Formats: sequence, structure tokens, C-alpha cells
Amino acid sequence: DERYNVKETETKWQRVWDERKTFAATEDASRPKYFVLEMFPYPSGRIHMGHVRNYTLGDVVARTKRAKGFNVLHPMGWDAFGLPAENAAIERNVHPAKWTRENVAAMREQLKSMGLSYDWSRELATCEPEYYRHEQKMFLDFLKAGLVYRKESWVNWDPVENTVLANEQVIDGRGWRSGALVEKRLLSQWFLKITAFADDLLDSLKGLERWPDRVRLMQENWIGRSEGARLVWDIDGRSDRLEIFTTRPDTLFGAAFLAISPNHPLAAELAANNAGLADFVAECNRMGTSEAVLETAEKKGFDTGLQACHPFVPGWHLPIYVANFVLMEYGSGAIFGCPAHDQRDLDFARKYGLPVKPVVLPPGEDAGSYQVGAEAYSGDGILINSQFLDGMGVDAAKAAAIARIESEGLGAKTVNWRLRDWGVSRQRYWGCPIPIIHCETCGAVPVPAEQLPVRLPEDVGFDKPGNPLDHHPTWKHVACPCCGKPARRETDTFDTFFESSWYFARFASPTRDDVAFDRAAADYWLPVDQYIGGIEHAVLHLLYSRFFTRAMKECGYLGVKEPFDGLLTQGMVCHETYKDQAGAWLYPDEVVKEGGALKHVQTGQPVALGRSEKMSKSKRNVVDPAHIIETYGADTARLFMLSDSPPERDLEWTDAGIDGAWRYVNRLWRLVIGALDTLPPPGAAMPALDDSAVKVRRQIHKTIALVSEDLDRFHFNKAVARIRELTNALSDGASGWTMREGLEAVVLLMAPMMPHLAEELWSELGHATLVSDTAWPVADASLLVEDSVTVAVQVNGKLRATIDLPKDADAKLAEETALAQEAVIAAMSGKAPRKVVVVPNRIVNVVV
Ligand code: ANZ
Ligand code: ZN
Repeated sequence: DERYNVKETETKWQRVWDERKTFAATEDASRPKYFVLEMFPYPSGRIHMGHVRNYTLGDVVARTKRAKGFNVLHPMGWDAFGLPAENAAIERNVHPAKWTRENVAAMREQLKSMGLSYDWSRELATCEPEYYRHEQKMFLDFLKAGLVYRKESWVNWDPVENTVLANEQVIDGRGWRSGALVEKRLLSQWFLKITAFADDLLDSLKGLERWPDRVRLMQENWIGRSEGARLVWDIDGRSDRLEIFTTRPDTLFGAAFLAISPNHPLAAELAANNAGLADFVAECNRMGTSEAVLETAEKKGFDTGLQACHPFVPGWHLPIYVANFVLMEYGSGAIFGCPAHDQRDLDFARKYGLPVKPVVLPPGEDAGSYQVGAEAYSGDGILINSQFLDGMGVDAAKAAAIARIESEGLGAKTVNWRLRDWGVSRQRYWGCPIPIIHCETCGAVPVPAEQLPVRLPEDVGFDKPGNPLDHHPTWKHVACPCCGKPARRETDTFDTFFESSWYFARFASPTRDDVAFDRAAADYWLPVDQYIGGIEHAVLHLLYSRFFTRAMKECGYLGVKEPFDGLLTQGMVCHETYKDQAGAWLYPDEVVKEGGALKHVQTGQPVALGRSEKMSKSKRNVVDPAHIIETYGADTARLFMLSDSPPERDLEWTDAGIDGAWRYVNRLWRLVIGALDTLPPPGAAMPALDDSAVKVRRQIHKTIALVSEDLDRFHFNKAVARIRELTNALSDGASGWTMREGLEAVVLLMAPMMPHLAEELWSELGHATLVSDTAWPVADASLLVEDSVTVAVQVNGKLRATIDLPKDADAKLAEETALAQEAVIAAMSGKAPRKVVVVPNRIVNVVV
């Protein structure tokens, strides 16, 4: 009894694809192009199930489009700079370059074992000077174009390690390694002017119709356009004024207090003579002042004792607080609070005993009796208690309030953005050096183009805390390119989001040394037609890439402004979690099921079953793809990744699921191999078929049509289910010619998902060409409708033939089918038809 030899078969076809360069892409303006890209991985060392799912999805798209005649670009690369390599250097004493390159090599082999249809000749790694030299040039071009500037900005400083910490290295306000309380320090840093495109980045979201709504909404919120007003308030007893930003100038008569950020200059001034306030400010800074922190923290304030004068009501004074929920980086770092119509202000007012006066009456409420309860009212309504605004709706009141603010010279209508410019300086070693030289006389001088790339030196040590580039004995000491005097190289490197913001474009011509990419090649390939990756990149990576594409366009690198035409965000791969009696997490392979109960493989102790969660090392609920591929082969793993749930949803990894996929692989193999002796040769003419054979053909062609649609819509799980149904139908009763037609359809439709098995069976079925080079099957339209009708064909009034057409077939199909009949061709004796009249479902009349 023969068995499918997975390992041998999979390596064989991988070798064939490799040798024949089956998936190498070249620009060909005569063919429609399709660029499919999966978010490139960080080379951590091994692939995980999330990768397997991501790359399988991309591969199915790539292989399907290829079969459909597109010139497909499907490349892979490595997002190779970043902190983990430096940590490995410190912890294990391996150089980040060595660690990274070894990881890349290992992961490349793993990806190759998955049979992915990459054009490996375009592989890139962002840590190589061949790659990053171009982004140094790009940075300098952006600088010239006014899209880059330098400004002082706060960083996290670890006073024990004497080093700057990335945000993710600060845990509960302390350095992750030293445990020391992190301080804030001001450093001069480089910023990319992403806000210059704020309007366009927002407006263009509408045009990204093949992006998930959820992602577009997240981008919209991140960009955060707010229309409102700036307004200055007099401060009782002081000559300076306090400017606030509000989106609700209509609620001015419901104001109960003003609040400023702990980092507001006024707070600093007052804290100098107020120890209580100074403590409060220090406490706020310890907590962190990021938006994420502020959203969850308890709202707290400190009464400064100062009073602000209401702009429209003489003699009305309001207290000014320093409040922990007011961000210095947004608006003007100061607000007025209206407790009745803002929940945060309401909580604050209740805590500090401030008045809650409603000024917007919700529909259906009575002005005399309306009171604010536990919830602030933020909806539309009629203005009350508001002098010249009384009786207006919210929008009209906003406009009227702004008109008054402007006419009295107290402020103006304004648009505020939540989006901040992108600080790209990092005080790290394993990144792309920022190509700047600092000269005492000339200032920050760009490294001249002919001196690029500024190479990251590899002879560095990690024994001292801080940035190894700073400690390097010679690297930073250079002559100023302007005046020639001794100067200092910038030792900061780019945020690693820099590399991933343009790598998609580099794939257009990854080996060019002189330019980042060839303009013509970029014009041909871009935008990426289908981008696939995790939802965790929904905001930053995608926004930075959208910014970069605009900036590159402005600098003449390319012609598009949106990098990704279609976006698919795949769900997570989940698995049950297990704990032993002591509460320690267990790996799935440490657990067995015995008589319905879970037990520890070795100790036999009972095991507690926990929720299914995203596979993660910390909870140990991981299954190693390498092990699965080794045991069942890549096709089985790929099939399972596709068959259970739609790609956007989470996928539950189960042994039963992988087992089911494995059984299908073997069944299909046996079905084909077992039928080989009984099949006519490939391409044999269709014999006369009985009703049951026609019925099978109908299912074959319906499956072709529906699977094609499913794949276009990324309904991979439905496609798999349909192909499996067809497989069942074939094993239940097809034979001979229809069996061949059916098996070939199954193989072709399955090929994008299980490419190795498909190649093997295609070749067993007697084809000399690769399935990877074979066109996508096309359904015979006449077989797609259950009901067919017999239609008479007349030539010059004489019945010459009858044809079977789908019921209500269109005139074009009826005419084409009629004219193809041998008897009809004979009757026309070489003349062209003068006229063809089609009576639907009845008759086709040909006049010659
Ligand atoms: C008074 C008011 C009354 C407000 C009301 C809201 C509702 P978005 O939509 O995010 O732009 N705000 C302004 N600057 C702030 C800062 N630096 N930190 C924290 N909050 C700030 O929100 C704008 C609103 O958030 C502004 O409108 C202001 O409060 C507050 F019934 O002004 B509002
Ligand atoms: Zn100089």
C-alpha cells in the first residue's frame, strides 16, 4: 500500500521552483501587475504560528493572481534593526550583527520549508548598508525639502545605567533592568514633519476602499482633527492671560473651572513658590504624561489659588487648577471645564465640589427641572442659561460663540490635530546612523552624498552602559564637511520604523546601488496591490508608510502617494492554556487527555484547562511551526491555517484541526493515484456523457466558479470547504473523462493553498508543465445553471441543430454556441451570417 511521501515531495518541488526561478518577477509593461506583500518579520530567530498564517494568506493571494495571468511581485525581507539584537549582545555576548544574520539565515530556511512563492532574488535586510544608505540619502532629501527639523524634546533617562530608555523599556516608571526611577531629560532630536500632510493623510482615507473600516477609523482617530476655538482668559491680578483650546465654545456659560497641564509654564512658575504644587507636579511626572496613562489614571487636580475672569460675564471668576489629565502637547495645554457636558470634567467637579450647570438641554427634557445625574450630556440640544446663545442648537451656538470671541479679539476659530511630528532620533547602537555631522561653527551639517553610507561600525563593545557609538574611540571624530575643523558625528540612529516605512518600494529594484529604487520600476509596481499583516500595525507603521510615500513623492522618488491599495489584517492564532497544580503554565505537549481529563505527560498530575488565548511564550500555549511542518508537511499546516476561520478572525489551533487537514492531504493523494489507471490522457476530447456524468460536471464547474469568487474575496475557509465537497463527490461516483476533469479542477483550485501536493498530483496526472505555470481554470457558463433548455438553431429558416443552453442565457452565449455547431457551420457554407435573431429559451435564427 503506497503512501504519500510528504517530506521528499515537498523538498523536491521547492528545489524545482528554486532551480527554475519560477517566482522571479520582471517588469513587463504589457502585462497587468500585481504586488502582494506580507509585513516583513523581525528576525527573532524562529518563525511562529502568526508568521505561518500571515505568509500562507499572502502566498494564496500571490499564487492565485499568478494563475490568473498577473505579473506577480511577491517578495520577502527582514526588518533587521532593533533592540532585541542589542539585548542579545548584552546578555549573551554575541554581536548584534552576527545574531541578526544568523537569525535571518535560520528563518529563511524555515520560510523556504513552507513552499512560499517568493522571488528570493529580491530579498533585503534593513541592517545592511546596501539598504540603509538609501534612507540616509532620503533623510537628507527630506531635510532639503523642509520635511525634517531639529528640536528639543523629552527622553526617558535611566540615572543608574546612564542611558536613554525606549518607552517600552520603562515599566511602571522604572528602568526595566536597573529598576531605577526614570527621569525626563531634554535632548535635541530630529523630527519628521508628518503633520505637514495631516489634512491629506486624513482625507485620503476615504479613497482606501480596500482597507478594513476599523483600520481607517483607527487612523482617523490617531490623526484626530478637531475643529474648535482658541480663547484667552484674563487672570485676576495678573497681566498675562491664559489661552485655552476648546471644541465646545457653545458651553462657555457652563464653565466651572480652568485647568492647566502640570508641564504648563504657568504651573512651573507657580510651583517655584508653592511646595505643595511642586510635589503635585512631580507626582504627575512620575506617573507619566502620555495619553495612554492619562486615560486610565484617576483624575486629580491642585488648586493654584488663581482666578480666571469669564470672557462674557463681568465679575464671574473661576478657579484655575493644575490637573493631571491636561496634556501639554495638545492644544495650548490649558482648558476650561464644563462639568454638565463632559464626563471627565463632571468627575473632576464632583470630586472638588465645583458647580454643575447645564447649558445644553437634551431633547424631551424640561428646562425648569433638568438636572445632570451621573453622566454628563454630550449630545445635541437647545442652549439654556447662556445669554446670547439661548435657544440655539449646538452647532449654531458654536458658530455664534466663535463669532463673538473673534469680534472681541479674544481668540479665533482653529483646527487642532492630535497627530504629532515624528521624533526619529534614538540613542541606540543597532540602527541606521543619522547622517549628520555637528560642527561648533557650522552647526548640524549633512554628510555629503559621496560620503554615504555612514556605516555602523561593527567593532564596538557592550560592556559599558549607554550607546556604544558614543564610546567608540574614533568613529565619531570627523572633520566638518563645511569648514574642515574637527567635528563630531551624530551618534543617534533612526527609529526602526524608519526602515519599514519604505521597504515596499525598495522591492521594486532591491539591488540598485545608485538609487533607492528605479523610478520606472517603482512606477510599474507601486502601489502594493495587497498588503497583509497584523492589526497591531494599524496605526503607526501604516501611517508612517503613508507619510513616507508622500514625502518620497515630493522629493521625486516616485509618483504615488498611497503605498497600499488593499489591506488585509489577519486575526491571531490562539490555543488553549494549561496550568499545573502549582499554577505554572504548561506547554501543550506536556499535557495529555485521558478519559476526558487533562493530565501531565510525565507526572500524571491533573492539569487545569484555561481560556484559549493568543499563542505567546509567556503563557506557553505555543505550537512550534517547525515541528508541525516536520511531522505533517507544509501543505497540511497551510491548509489548516486557511480552512478553519476567515482570515480577519482569530484562529483556534487544535490537534483535531491539523489532523483533519493531514487526513485530507492523504485522501486526495490516494484518490488521484488510485484513479490514474482509469483516466483518459490529458486533453482527451469529451466523450458523450450520461446524466450522472453531466451532474458531476455541473458540480465541478460550479465549484470552479464559486472558489474563484471566494478567493477574490479572501473567503479562504469557504473555498476549502467547497473543494473538499467536490473531492467527496468525485470519490463517490465519478469516473473516466469527468473524473479527470474533476481531479484536475481540484488540483488547480487547491494549488495556491497546497502547492507541493498540487505539483505532485499535476505531474502524476500526466502534465509536463508545472501547476505553478498553469492558468486558473475557467468555469463553463452553460454548466452553472441547474435548468437548461433545448434551443433550436435555424439557418435561413431550416432547422439545422439543437443546443443545450442555461435557462435565460444571454443572447451572446446563445449566438456563440449556435454558430459553433458543426451542422450550422456546414449549412452556412463558409458565408458570414448577415443577421442572428435570438428568441430567448426558444430559437436562434441565423440568416446568411
Ligand atoms: C470645553 C469643553 C466642554 C470641552 C465640553 C469638551 C466638552 P478633542 O475632541 O480631542 O480635540 N482639551 C483641550 N486641550 C486639552 C489638553 N491639552 N488636554 C486635555 N484635554 C484638552 O478634545 C477637545 C476638548 O478636550 C476640548 O474641548 C477641551 O475640553 C479638552 F462640554 O473645552 B473642551
Ligand atoms: Zn564647520
